[in-house]
Amino acid sequence: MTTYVELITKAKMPILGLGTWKSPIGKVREAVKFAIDVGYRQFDCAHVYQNENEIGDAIQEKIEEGVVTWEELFVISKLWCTFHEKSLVKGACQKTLATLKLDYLDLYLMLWPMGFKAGEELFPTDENGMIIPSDTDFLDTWEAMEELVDAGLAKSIGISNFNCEQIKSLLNKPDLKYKPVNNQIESHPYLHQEELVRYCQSQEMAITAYCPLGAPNWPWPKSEDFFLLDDPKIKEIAAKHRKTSAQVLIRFHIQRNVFDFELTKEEMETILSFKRRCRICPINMCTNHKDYPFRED
Ligand code: SBI
Repeated sequence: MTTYVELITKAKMPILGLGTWKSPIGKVREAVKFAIDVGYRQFDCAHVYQNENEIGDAIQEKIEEGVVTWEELFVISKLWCTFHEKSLVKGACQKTLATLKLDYLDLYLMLWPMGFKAGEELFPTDENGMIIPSDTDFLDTWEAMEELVDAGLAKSIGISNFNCEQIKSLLNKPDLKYKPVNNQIESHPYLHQEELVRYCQSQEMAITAYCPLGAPNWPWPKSEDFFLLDDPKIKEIAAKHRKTSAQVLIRFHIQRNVFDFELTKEEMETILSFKRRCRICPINMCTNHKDYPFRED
């Protein structure tokens, strides 16, 4: 049984999705097919993950096999930062749709509030290794995102990695046509972001957590004690429920009736006490950008 979150557009988003960031070519097809077989209905994709083609193939295979229908699936993709010019947004979305072999996206997110220099390179950098920004403004980019809804390319639109200030400026945009329905942010027991979560919820915006398990395959160094799945307290709670650490962490985010176990108030408090404002993805190469969203950390 799939549990859903209702978005302000009234669309129903399955509460649990398969993240495909860092899921490599050659493996992501089987991962998506397996996920569909075991009941996943939400898939989180992006052009910048460079694997949308295989994901599209996997989805198509499962539809042809009769395991799922298009209508049962909820596919998310994201606008990459090198396409923030208004004139580039529709083409970027159409490219993603063609690669995923879809007619429309259930949700299209602006992956970061920052625009990068347009061109072939996904991460255009200068001689110091710092990102080369574009002179775009995410408020203008949002207008082009709104046009995707009117053109039928995206059912709903949202944002990712926006901080409170940036969301406020978007919501205060005088001619705002569509509110973002969702903000996808890094969130796990070491980075609660409760202020941001509370603010988004007050604006009826759903929150999606990325790196919910602490990104065990994060490719760059992180602090030695940043192994959420191996945290002794998480392991203790998991053993008590006869579950895996990953299940406890997902349950922590959901705390609803998806699972056949519930964390006690004390267990929730134990996990919440891990709070240490420890961000896995600070994107240091972008600290020079005017729209860098994580300065307050
Ligand atoms: C990317 F495509 C590239 C870098 C990167 O770092 C931060 C984490 C993130 C993101 O913003 N959303 C993700 O799922 N991963 C990401 C994605």
